[in-house]
Amino acid sequence: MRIDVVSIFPEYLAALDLSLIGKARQDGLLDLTVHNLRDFTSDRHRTVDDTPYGGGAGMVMKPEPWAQALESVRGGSRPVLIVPSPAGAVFTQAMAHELAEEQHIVFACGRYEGIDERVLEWAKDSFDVRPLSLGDYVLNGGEVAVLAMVEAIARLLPGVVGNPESLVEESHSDGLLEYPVYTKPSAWRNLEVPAVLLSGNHARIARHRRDEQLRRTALRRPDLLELLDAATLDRADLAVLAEAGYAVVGGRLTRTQVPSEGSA
Ligand code: 6GU
Repeated sequence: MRIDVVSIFPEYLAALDLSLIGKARQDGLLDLTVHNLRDFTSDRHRTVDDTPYGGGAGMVMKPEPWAQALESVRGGSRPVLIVPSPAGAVFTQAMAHELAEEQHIVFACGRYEGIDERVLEWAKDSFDVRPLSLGDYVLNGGEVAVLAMVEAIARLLPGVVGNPESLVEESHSDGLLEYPVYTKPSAWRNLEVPAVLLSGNHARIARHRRDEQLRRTALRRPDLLELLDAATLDRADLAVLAEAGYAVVGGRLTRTQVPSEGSA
């Protein structure tokens, strides 16, 4: 996969030299280049921003440096252009899987109040433009979001994560949060590892972990439960969910009681 990142703070992306992503680049699995937007300016001061039309606080990124930068990285095909923004659609694990299938992704890191909207309009001719957000909070620029999205996407590329099985049993892979994990010692500061995990009974262990996933998702992320297809739930699932205050109504999980200590 090829990835180009355009930013006025290329140093922010230095973390992409490290760990699994750094290794993937060294191994030739990921061809990632970071570009400085200021290299695509043509004035003496390398200006990338200006005041907003219509007034208001802050500065807006000028269109021409962005057009020059995007033309320079566009290449032959029709890349995905991800524009990180708190005004984007929320980036999900399902999107990470889809994006991991792409040949070429370009990230355009905005700063200040954002990039002149005409850049996104103009780019539609040669890019598949996607404004994407990490979630409902505001960062100062797209760089930290790019670190998160590149890591989420690149770890799904074949050969990047050593044991591909670790991609299967993780949060969001089946619409549920991951179960809690434990390691030695089995008793630590008066706290015991759940006995079933020491039992060697693999069916009981799988059931216990599934129960914990359902309980934890009900408690922490009820919004995810309501997205589940009830047809994928077995009787044991439904019993755990009933305890957590959920029942199936019209093929969807629905909250039947207010959460209490007991249902937590
Ligand atoms: Cl992608 N960008 C910025 N600037 N803020 C954010 C974000 C992205 N996602 C959440 N907050």
